Amino acid sequence: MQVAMIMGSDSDWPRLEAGWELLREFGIDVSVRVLSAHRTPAACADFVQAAEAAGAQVFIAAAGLAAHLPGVVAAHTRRPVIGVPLAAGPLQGQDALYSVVQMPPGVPVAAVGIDNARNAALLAVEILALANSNIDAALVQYRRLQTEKVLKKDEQLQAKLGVE
Ligand code: RP5
Repeated sequence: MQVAMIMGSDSDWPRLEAGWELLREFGIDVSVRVLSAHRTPAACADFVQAAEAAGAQVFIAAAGLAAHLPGVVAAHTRRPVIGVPLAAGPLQGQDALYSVVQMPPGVPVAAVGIDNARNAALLAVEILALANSNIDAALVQYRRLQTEKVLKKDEQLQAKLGVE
């Protein structure tokens, strides 16, 4: 296992699936679990410790509402934790965003934007790439394709607008 992805509820999965797919596209060995900071605290702690022992290099933890999960995961591992605040409930992710980004000093969580599981996955890939040249080469290719796509769209817009 290279990355452990944890979500607070199965209702979170639709917002996380794109991140999981991206990790799979990079060939990353990822384990995905539903574990809650509040509803399954012991199982959550046990999994994080077991995942670190099994070689997980990065954790992605996603939750909505009060969103303590990323901080709780970080409390049980020294590996980097990327928190994904999810849009849920009346505040639509603003509560989760503040919970994830405002960790007290000493136990950091790297926060991405609300529902931005793809960026969490990419950040995890970048961390793995520090020690894995194959993953780094895949990242180079990913960035190249992304650049080409944007330049192509610009070209199409210029053509549509009749710009010489
Ligand atoms: C959080 O509460 C979960 O991460 C989810 O975003 C939210 C609602 O969970 P469910 O009531 O849908 O299980 O812990």
